[in-house]
Amino acid sequence: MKTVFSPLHNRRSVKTELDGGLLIEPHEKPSRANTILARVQDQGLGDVLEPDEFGLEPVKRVHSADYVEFLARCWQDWLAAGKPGEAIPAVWCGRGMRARVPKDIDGRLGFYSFAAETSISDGTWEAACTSANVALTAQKLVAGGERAAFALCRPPGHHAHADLFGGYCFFNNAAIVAQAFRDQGAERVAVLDVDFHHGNGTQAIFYQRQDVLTLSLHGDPDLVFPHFLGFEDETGEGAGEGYNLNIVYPPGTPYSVWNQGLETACQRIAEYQPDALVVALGVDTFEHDPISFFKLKSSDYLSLGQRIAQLGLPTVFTMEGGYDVEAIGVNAVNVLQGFEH
Ligand code: Q9C
Ligand code: ZN
Repeated sequence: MKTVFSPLHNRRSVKTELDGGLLIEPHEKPSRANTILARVQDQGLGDVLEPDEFGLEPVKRVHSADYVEFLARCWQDWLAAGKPGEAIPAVWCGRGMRARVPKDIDGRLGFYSFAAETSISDGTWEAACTSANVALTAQKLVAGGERAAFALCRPPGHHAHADLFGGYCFFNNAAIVAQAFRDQGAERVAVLDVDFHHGNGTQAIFYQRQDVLTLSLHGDPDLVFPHFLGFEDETGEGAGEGYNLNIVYPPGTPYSVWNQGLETACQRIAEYQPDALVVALGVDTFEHDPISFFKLKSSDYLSLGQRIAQLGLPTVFTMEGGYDVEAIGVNAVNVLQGFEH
């Protein structure tokens, strides 16, 4: 399978992540993608291509124009306001307050985010645009007849809503790919999210639609990020009722249990008969992931890839989370090798 990758992801290298009352070195760091690329090359997975340039039009099919404009200008506006550190949201529209867009950059950072761990600095905008182009290039390969393609996206995307960043995500690459398939004539698309965290952005973007089936297997949001979405009683709304599936698990979940939800999700996908599949591929389900609590082993990712392949669908993988950098290459590429064998 072909991989799409750009070294421009390195332009996103913030120094800070707010965690436990400290500004730590971010978990979502450049070495993640570079380590996966090295494993792709080592294993001879297939050609590695640079992304094409798609512009902002396919991004704006999913994200609001004002949000895109905010991200484009955020860092300059932050600097122009004379702020000394990285841009970090610290105020939100709480219950009962006015949901209007403030002029001030602190206000706008809060308006367009849902969490404070995702700092912004020079290069974040360029990397986020490149990540979307990486995803769209993989989509183009699959739309052009490839059985599957791997979008080695960084920054990740699945937490980003139409007009909210957070959880290390800015543009929802998986959603952008699903929408691109629809815009090119696919009638139904499924997005299967196997990252440890709930794919809240993807769910929200398609929640009222039946043309994109969203499914996510993840840690119980009562216990873990994103906390305010991802429960099993969220099944879709209006025309989208019945077209969202969440499966939540407790701490310590091994593959033998996780796998049962994967089976349920795959059966639902098969019944839906989509024209294409997008896999939001996070490997933070790994037993040694520093911020997660599942217990998947490296060899389990081969089985995961095999099960997805059995669906027999044109498939785009978009890279999402995974924070044990030492194992991230093996784990991510195991999914793709399992898929091919
Ligand atoms: N103590 C993705 O996997 N919370 N995002 C981190 C660390 C945010 C994860 C808390 C986790 C976001 C794409
Ligand atoms: Zn995650």
